[in-house]
Amino acid sequence: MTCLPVFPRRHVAHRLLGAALVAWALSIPAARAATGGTADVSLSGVWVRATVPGQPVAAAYGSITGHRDLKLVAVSSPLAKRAEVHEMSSGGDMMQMRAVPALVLAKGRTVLLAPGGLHVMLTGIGAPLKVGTTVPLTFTFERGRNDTFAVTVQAAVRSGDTPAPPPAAPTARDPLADRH
Ligand SMILES: [Cu+2]
Repeated sequence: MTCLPVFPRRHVAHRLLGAALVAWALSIPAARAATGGTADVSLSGVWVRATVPGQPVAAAYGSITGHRDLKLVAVSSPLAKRAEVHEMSSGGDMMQMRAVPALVLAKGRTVLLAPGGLHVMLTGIGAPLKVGTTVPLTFTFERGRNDTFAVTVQAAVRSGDTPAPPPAAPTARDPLADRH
């Protein structure tokens, strides 16, 4: 499915700052980041952008490392009616989002969900998500046919006005991000 951009200006800004934000996200100290995982997968630096009253959508970001070949097949949160993985793409001068039904995670590879690229879209949010609080996010992975498991992390809510970090060479960047 295709969804129209909810905050096109913000998305364009993310596109411009994308590489710097990716590098910056990777430099967040682990102690401050929501982490979780199993022998099969690690989640780190998971965060959600804060929302204002009346804003029903938010995006979550972080990095996911598969320790075996996996697929991320679902995300859910008790604070959102719906959560799905999206990727950004440019259509004309607008950024558009497309749902990714199953995100492939190759063994040993880290996939980054970051502003301007892949993200988890949370829709149907009730109360505003405030900086300093956390949002439970449950990621469901598929190891094989009819073999799934779930990992829940407490994602930190962070400001959408966080200043951009100084530019730095991005590392471990997901190839999908290069399309945006
Ligand atoms: Cu989205």
